[in-house]
Amino acid sequence: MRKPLSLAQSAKLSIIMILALVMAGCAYLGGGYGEDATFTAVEEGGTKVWKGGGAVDLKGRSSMTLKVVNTLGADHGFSIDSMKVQEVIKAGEERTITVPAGNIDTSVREHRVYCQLHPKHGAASLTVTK
Ligand SMILES: [Cu+2]
Repeated sequence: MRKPLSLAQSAKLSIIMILALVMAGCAYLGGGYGEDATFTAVEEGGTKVWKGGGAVDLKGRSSMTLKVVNTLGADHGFSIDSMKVQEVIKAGEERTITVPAGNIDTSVREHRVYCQLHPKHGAASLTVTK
């Protein structure tokens, strides 16, 4: 016969189960299938740049996911005007941003990805086809 769990033990157990569920949910929502594009704020030859981008085919999809990583020691902006995106990514932060297809300006093919906080911060670009 197993000893019945004490109140503290069963409370601990349910917290662990809740945590496991939350983590599974996050993995699912956070695009366990991978992001459409990744952008990383890095410093190259004394200049800060957003590195990354590429091309995304949005045909038949309702949104896309961007992974944004700031490897630098200060906060940096992450803006894409033609996608209604404007965020501040903290030093060392990694974030996944979901852009609804309806927010993407279809008259633009190459979207400019830039830092709204620092005019000299190099921009990247993201090509989207629909
Ligand atoms: Cu910046």
